[in-house]
Amino acid sequence: MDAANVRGVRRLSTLVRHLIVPSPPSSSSSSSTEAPPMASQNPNDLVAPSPAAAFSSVFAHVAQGPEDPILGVTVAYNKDPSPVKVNLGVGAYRTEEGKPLVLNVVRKAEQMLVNDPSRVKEYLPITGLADFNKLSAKLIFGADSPAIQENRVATVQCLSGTGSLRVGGEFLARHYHERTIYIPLPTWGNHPKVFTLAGLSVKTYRYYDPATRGLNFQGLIEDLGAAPSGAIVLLHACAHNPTGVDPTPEQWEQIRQLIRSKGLLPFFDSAYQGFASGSLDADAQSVRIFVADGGELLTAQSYAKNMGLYGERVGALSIVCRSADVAVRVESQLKLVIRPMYSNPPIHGASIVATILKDRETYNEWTIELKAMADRIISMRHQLFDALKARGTPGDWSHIIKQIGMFTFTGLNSQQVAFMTKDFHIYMTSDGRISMAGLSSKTVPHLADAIHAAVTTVN
Ligand code: PGU
Repeated sequence: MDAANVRGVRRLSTLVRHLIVPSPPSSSSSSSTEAPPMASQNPNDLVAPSPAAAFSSVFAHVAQGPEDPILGVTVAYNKDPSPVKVNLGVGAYRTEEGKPLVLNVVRKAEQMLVNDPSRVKEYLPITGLADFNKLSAKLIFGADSPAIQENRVATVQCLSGTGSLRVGGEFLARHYHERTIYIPLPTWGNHPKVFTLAGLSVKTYRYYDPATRGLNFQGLIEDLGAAPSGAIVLLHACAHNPTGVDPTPEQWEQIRQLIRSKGLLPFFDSAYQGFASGSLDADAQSVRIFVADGGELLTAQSYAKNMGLYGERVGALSIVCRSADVAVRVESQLKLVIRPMYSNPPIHGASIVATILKDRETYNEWTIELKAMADRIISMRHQLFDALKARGTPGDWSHIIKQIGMFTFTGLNSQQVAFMTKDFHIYMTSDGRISMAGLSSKTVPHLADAIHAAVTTVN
């Protein structure tokens, strides 16, 4: 459009506005050139009707977005008035009574923080709470990790696991020569979106075999073997989401050898440390074998599940480098990613974590509570398996007790899931994943009835 046309359109729209804006009822023949009377007026009249009000919204074209495939399940659950409804969608721990759990050790740490008058609410540094970062690296890599001792780790506090993945992804998009990241098929639904928006190109590698309901190890090795040298590989440190299927220690070793021999760059997502086996060290073994070989890697840690700090959004990104001077420069660049994104992270959750991790007594208390959560989940697996066996539900359900971590990947299809939601008010993701932590001894029979009905009536 040329300048004359633009002027013409503007004049026309001024005229239209003038014609359709109603004149104030009490005003004395005001013309458009007159200054608006200021005194003795109804205050409402002082606010001229917005010209935009006469037109449709400038956002009128915005289409309704879909609900999130995981968090949207909770939205639907909340709307259901049924007293028997069960939410097995989101991976969030619930007690036997079906209630969210704040760990005792978290309450205690919060009390300590509240009682400490020296605590202030100043901004944290861009990289977060220094103590928290050191303790988080120790937690995932082990206190005796050579990488930590040699100061080769750059750790930054981020907004839980998701924020750590996002910051890591953006750092790689800016500073790493290979922009393709291979993620397992299937994986947590947010992974492809996080990495694509971070500026990486996302490809998948085979991971799960629906026929065996186990790991497609051959497919995994073939796909990573065919990946271009230098490609980034996303690995779930433990308790793979959504399948609950992890490689064995021997398979991890073969994966490590392949990744190192091809010069691929491992990026671990550790959202469930301690939730798989109940042991923090055992669940970090996959990461630690990669650190032990001296090579480089990234790790995104979340305290959402293992400390129950979901809404506090507390996590850490660590980049293990070859040398201390590289780690210093990497950290300086991480700051440049973080500063324009959210400036610096929140203080409260990180202070809770640091308080718990730095004191032997609170640390031990935490491990006991963590183990109790992991054990309750394992007990739910057994109860559900037994309940299906007792009902003679067709199919082999042994994967329920074989799978690891928070989820069972049931093998139920999306129609069966829809049926269970409609007829039994059981809410779960459409891929057939159930969050075992959302179950209790009281709700197991209802779920088993629903699965039995779904399997026997819906194909
Ligand atoms: N990585 C994996 C593998 C996850 O399962 C999750 C959470 C995250 C990262 C992100 O966790 P943060 O809360 O950011 O620390 N997945 C859960 C929780 C709900 C969700 O989708 O965010 C789930 O139900 O899959």
